[in-house]
Amino acid sequence: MTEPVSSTSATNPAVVTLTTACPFDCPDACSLEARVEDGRVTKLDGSHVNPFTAGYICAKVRRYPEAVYGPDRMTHPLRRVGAKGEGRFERISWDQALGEIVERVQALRAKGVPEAILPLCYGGSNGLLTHDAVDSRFFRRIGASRLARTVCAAPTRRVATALYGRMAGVAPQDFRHSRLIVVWGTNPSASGIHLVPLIRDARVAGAKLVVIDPRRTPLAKQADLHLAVRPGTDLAVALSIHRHLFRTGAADLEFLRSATDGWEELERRADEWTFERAAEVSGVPVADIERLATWYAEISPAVIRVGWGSERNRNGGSATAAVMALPAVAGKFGVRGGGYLQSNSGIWNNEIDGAGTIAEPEAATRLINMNRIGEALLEAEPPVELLFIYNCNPAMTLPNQEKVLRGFAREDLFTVVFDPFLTDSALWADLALPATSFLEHAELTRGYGAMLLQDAPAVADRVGEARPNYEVFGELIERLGLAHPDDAVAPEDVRRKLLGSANGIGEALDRDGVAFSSFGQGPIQMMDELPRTPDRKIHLCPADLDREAPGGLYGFRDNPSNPGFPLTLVSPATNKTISSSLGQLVKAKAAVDLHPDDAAARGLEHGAEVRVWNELGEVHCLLRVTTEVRPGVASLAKGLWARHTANGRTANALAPDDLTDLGGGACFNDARVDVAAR
Ligand SMILES: Nc1nc2c(c(=O)[nH]1)N[C@H]1C(S)=C(S)[C@@H](COP(=O)(O)OP(=O)(O)OC[C@H]3O[C@@H](n4cnc5c(=O)[nH]c(N)nc54)[C@H](O)[C@@H]3O)O[C@H]1N2
Ligand SMILES: Nc1nc2c(c(=O)[nH]1)N[C@H]1C(S)=C(S)[C@@H](COP(=O)(O)OP(=O)(O)OC[C@H]3O[C@@H](n4cnc5c(=O)[nH]c(N)nc54)[C@H](O)[C@@H]3O)O[C@H]1N2
Ligand SMILES: [Mo]
Repeated sequence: MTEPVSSTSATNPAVVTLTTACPFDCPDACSLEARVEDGRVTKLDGSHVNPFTAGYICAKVRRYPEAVYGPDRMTHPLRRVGAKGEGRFERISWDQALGEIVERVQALRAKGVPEAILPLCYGGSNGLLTHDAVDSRFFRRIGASRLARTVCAAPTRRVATALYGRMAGVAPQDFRHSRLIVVWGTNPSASGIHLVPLIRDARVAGAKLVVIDPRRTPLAKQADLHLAVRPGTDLAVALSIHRHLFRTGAADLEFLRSATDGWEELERRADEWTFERAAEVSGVPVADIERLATWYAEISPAVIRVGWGSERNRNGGSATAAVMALPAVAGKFGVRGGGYLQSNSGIWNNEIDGAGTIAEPEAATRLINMNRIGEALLEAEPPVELLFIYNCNPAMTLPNQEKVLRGFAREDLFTVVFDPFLTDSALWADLALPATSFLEHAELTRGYGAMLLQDAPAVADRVGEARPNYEVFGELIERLGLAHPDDAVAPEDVRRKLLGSANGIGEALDRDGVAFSSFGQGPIQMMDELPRTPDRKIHLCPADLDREAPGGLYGFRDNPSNPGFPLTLVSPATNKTISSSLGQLVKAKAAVDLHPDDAAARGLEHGAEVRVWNELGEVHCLLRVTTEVRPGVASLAKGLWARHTANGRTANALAPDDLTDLGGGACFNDARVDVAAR
């Protein structure tokens, strides 16, 4: 518990206002104020500690206390008594639960197959103290299989690393200096709301806005130009812009020669992409692509907000590379408000050392791609026998849901689910363990849009017997006799090790609860901040990417012609959930969005009960007929729970477990489906 910043009630000293920060998987990393009464949070709102939060937060996180104290909260350890997946449990003690896990770990280690143990974790707690810290130490020390954490941002990270060494992007607050803002494959109105007023301010000052998205998102509705591309075709559009830049003399050859390599190869590969060909592939009028190319050549400062929606398909890696190469080719760097913003999560890498909290290096045990978890559970040799799920809700969030659930159903698999809530994944647990919510444990948060670190101290009493990740993994290590005397377990010790003596960050956090990156106002790319590649150059056609991509880097792969399933399903973030987190607060039943033409062609009306299906599975939900999706595209929200559809399945029942061209990422937006009345 922290010191109260103010007492909100003169008559009741048990009511205090405490500061903390939001650790959810979102670029904005909001600073929060919590009103706490008798150890319970009764109100959660934004604060000004993070200037980017500016005192307001999204409606869903404001409602988080309803979830924390609501009926889906897990309050004590549970052991399965019913059939797998049925969700019937009996209450047990932590001592029994941890004892059982220890016995199973010891048995697998004694049999010589510690790789039969697999952690399954991702973005639930995006903080630095509850992820990649004591938990990683536990799995390394027991010799478990490793998880390739590829469900999100794998292609973009791979590309950002190879091209730019993950250099810091244009700060959101610098968008106001931009005269052209291109929002490419992202919907900040849902997925990072604090960028929206900054874009609005820039437009008031005369900036043009372009949105590239198969859906008419809120920003697309206001944009000067909206390119409603077919999903998976951004590569064609971006390459045709490159061709235009090179052919019209708008490419900044001086910059390309001095600061980059690989540009001649990019020029060669882009040359076949006329506007006409890009238009045919992407389903966007030639004139619109041409207008974007002309604006991009002529207007500066120009910034591209590079999103994640456009990475989640078979061309997602090459597409992201082609988009991120645009500012280099057009010479857009070197001015405030010019360049790109992708993820800023890498900017602390020189200062904080996650691995520093763990004594041993990562061992080369078997690596399992989480996007293929169903296949791994059903087919891997040696079989996975002990699955430890935490910070993740894989039954709902991973592709090829039917296969994932078949994997969970294996009688000889022992599944532990450690989560604050009884999620749809927890229903499959042999042991379900209650975790603290971020209101109840200490965290250190890092924004991946906003460039700051914040202390997020516990503000509330723990609910029931819930325990934080660091305590549970610390105790498992202890019980297995694997602890080292200098292991950092307590959050303040992990935090101290993480921060080391780096650049006064720890001091700033102690003093202010927040530490800003050294960029102050935000970096001017290629001036204040150079690529963090080994030679500090931009690599526009890196050999390793070229080898990895099945069609070579920038090689377009057509959508498989699948006449049985003419619609492409996308499943984007909504303002109701963060991935599946907070989904328990959503009461409305899910609806799939379809363009009026596609609905009419199927004789379907708004509000109809429909089935959306393909060869992998089906979802029974409602139909929303709307011009917010382009023809040929269906859209069903990301992050649904089983309760939101009539058959307990979500978009991931339809998403293939194919991998992206680069980084082994998920192809959520590459599902082919059809829709019919039910
Ligand atoms: N409220 C809320 N905020 C979130 C999240 C959330 O679930 N809810 N999730 C967080 C996480 S984990 C992440 S990774 C980010 C993701 O944030 P975003 O980058 O916004 O990603 P998505 O919501 O997946 O998709 C964004 C847009 O891409 C479009 N799109 C789909 N396919 C394509 C394509 O092929 N090309 C183009 N150009 N556009 C396409 C979709 O229609 C959608 O409007 O947001 C984070 N913030
Ligand atoms: N169809 C479709 N599916 C998608 C996407 C898509 O675009 N379309 N997007 C994908 C993306 S971008 C992402 S990032 C993934 C995210 O997928 P997941 O990583 O599964 O994220 P969440 O659904 O938020 O589930 C995180 C869980 O962690 C729990 N948790 C929170 N804090 C703690 C803690 O301190 N300790 C423990 N033990 N548990 C905690 C939460 O309660 C929650 O149940 O989903 C992916 N799934
Ligand atoms: Mo994500």
